[in-house]
Amino acid sequence: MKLTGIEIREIRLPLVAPFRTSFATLTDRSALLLRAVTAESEGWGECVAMADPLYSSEYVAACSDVLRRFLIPALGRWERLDGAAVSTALAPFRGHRMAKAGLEMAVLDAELRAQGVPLARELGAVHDRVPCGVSVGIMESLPQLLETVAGYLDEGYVRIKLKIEPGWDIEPVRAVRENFGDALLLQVDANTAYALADTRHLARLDPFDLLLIEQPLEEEDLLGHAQLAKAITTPVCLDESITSARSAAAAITLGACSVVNIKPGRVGGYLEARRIHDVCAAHGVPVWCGGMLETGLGRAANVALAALPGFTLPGDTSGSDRYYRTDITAPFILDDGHLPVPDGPGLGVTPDPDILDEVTVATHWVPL
Ligand code: OSB
Ligand code: MG
Repeated sequence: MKLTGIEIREIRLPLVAPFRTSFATLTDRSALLLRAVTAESEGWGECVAMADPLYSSEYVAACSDVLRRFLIPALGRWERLDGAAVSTALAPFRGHRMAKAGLEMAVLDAELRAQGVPLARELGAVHDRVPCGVSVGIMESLPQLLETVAGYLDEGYVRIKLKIEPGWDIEPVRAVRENFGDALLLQVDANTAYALADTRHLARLDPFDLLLIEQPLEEEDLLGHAQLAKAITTPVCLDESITSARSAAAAITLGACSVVNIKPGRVGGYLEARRIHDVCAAHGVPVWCGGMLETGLGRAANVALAALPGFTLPGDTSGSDRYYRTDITAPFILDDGHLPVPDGPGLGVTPDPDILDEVTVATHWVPL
């Protein structure tokens, strides 16, 4: 496969409701979409970096710059490019995993569409639908939280994740547990908002029988997570800290986590995400598919990944209407708490051209 060029589209989509986490309150989603053009086919990729470098160091404008200046030109020399060759071609450039992941996804999609192979099959999926959880932002009040959670449970979500931060942790967890009962699958995500000195406070979550606490401490603090994991009974899950299969192996070996949130964007792509799945499976560590408020493109790929055998916990793979009034693809709709795994070639979905134009704020064509 020889690439003709890559189109980069910066899009902005309003969220159905503000989403507050310990690092920011998001009201709309800025993102980059990548269209890989070859003689045989086209493929779509989504770069999950957000407008500001608050979840990770990457951000939309920086991703656009590094893609145009370094990453896309590095693919031009390849006469026979495929998805698997992208990470090799991009390896000389340090970091920028979200930008690399978006580019790899676009090339992989183009390759699989040309071959007529669904992404799920390529990755090794074993299910045709996946159970879905939902990530619930920090709210103004406990009544507002309970109403929001009740609404999601009515829609069929099988697992609730509460965003927490100091001052919004024990009481919201207690309220949700007391209102919805012991059978509810419940977990929390701190997005690095705590320090090891908060260990005794975090141990107060122990009685609520949470599935896990996600990323309580800062990204680089594997040793701190290992110490915390020994001091609390809630299983520690890592998100931000897991940037590769190598870092996943290190975190598991150190005892820093007993569960892993796999986000393909954060780790440089779906192929590295599969390697993390394999490393975790070899260690008996359960994994689940995280989310970055993806459009239908990233959602299609995440659902395909979440259908691999080691994904034994429900992911943040919510229906399109959890995020957007109008998605850029046909919407993903929850059925009995599950989303169907797309079975068409490549991602199995494409953007609606008119909707795409409406949400596009900038376009760059990078010829090769
Ligand atoms: O930490 O998992 C996170 C959204 C944006 C950035 C980071 C995170 C999240 C979520 C929502 O929790 C996941 C989703 O539903 O896409
Ligand atoms: Mg998280």
